[in-house]
Amino acid sequence: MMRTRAAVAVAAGQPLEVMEVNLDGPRAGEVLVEIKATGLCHTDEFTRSGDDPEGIFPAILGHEGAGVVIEIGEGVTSLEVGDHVIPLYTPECRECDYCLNPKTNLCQKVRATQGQGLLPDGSTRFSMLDGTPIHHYMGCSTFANHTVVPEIALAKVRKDAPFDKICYIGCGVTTGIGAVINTAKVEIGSTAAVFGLGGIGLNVIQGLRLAGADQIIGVDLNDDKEEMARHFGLTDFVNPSKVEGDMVAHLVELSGGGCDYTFDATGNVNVMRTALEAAHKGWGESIIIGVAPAGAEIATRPFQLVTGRVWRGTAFGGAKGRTDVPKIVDWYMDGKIEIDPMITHKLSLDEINHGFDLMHQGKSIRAVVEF
Ligand code: NAD
Ligand code: AHE
Ligand code: ZN
Ligand code: ZN
Repeated sequence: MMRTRAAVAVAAGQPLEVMEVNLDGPRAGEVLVEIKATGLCHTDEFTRSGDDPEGIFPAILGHEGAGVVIEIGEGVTSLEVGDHVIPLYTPECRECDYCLNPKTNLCQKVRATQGQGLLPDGSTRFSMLDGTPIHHYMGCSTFANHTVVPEIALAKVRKDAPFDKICYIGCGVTTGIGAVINTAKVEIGSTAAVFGLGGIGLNVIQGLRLAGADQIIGVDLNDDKEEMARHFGLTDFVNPSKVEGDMVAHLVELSGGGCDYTFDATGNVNVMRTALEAAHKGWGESIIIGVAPAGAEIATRPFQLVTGRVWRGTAFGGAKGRTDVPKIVDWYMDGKIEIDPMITHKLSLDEINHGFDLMHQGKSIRAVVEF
């Protein structure tokens, strides 16, 4: 057993508490990782706030990290000490029915225990100094200087890539770009609308530019999000609070009849409806990325689907993590995609709650904690 520093979510709705915690070493099939950097995703805030029906406390949140392998457990063959890794909340065991099906990335090998805040053997490696167990989160728990992760939930990446940038590939970058490329499979010349120009929406925009979309409409209540979105490829900005009349009609007119593809990156179910209905009659597809609070439900008239619109969702951008994440790191290192401008704030672990304040104030895209 070792001690490490972590930001612990002690109870729903409470600020995280930075403290020393106990961490047991890796058991069979597990790996001890020293986390070097972690991003703050809105999903961490969703769980911290108490909106997540799967939220369990106390827990160590964080799922957008990068680090170095410190120790491997019995039977681990694909990784060795010193390897650079990105933890995966969507693992890739390469043998379950889901991994063997090219239509999904939702490996189910460890999903049941992961949702209970436990490692696959049903126990937790983290505890308070008084022995109280602390739950894992999304199989990652990257708000800790050290964490234990199943081998199948680690992507091995090149060693020359900077941790403080590639941690973002652990969720936001892959989710946004993957939603365009893997889930929507956007064609060259498409018209698209992206709702929510935060850490995910901006990556949808850079994915759309990569895919060759002609018109990229961005929708956000915060005017300050327009400038960065234009940098990543946005062609038209819409602030719904400034649109007189019906938003759907406005977007249908702006796109010349409806969008080929729309993406929700807000988590707001009313926005999801607007996104679906702004998709083109006959063929438009709307992709739900945003995570909605417990109890929230989506609605539309079935006629919207009868007349050819398609509603889909995506988790981790449809990416099979161990296979795809190292390639996305290469895209970044080769200059095919950009990450640096979206890392708007760097914090120490002690400042982590300030990162959530910046998120609420709409001032950050990604705040990254460096250890
Ligand atoms: P963020 O806070 O950085 O961005 C959200 C953006 O949405 C902000 O710019 C905000 O101003 C805007 N917004 C909020 N309400 C709006 C509204 N009604 N109309 C228009 N714009 C509105 O958050 P993020 O990190 O980009 O995450 C976005 C969503 O995606 C969250 O719900 C998060 O949980 C979810 N998410 C899902 C996946 C997945 O795999 N499906 C992965 C990562 C994040
Ligand atoms: N636990 C929530 C849902 C949370 C959720 O949808 N998580 C996404 C990733 S968000 C990353 O920022 C996901 O991968 N879902 C698939 C899965 O199996 O969890 C709830 O509503 O219960
Ligand atoms: Zn995330
Ligand atoms: Zn699997």
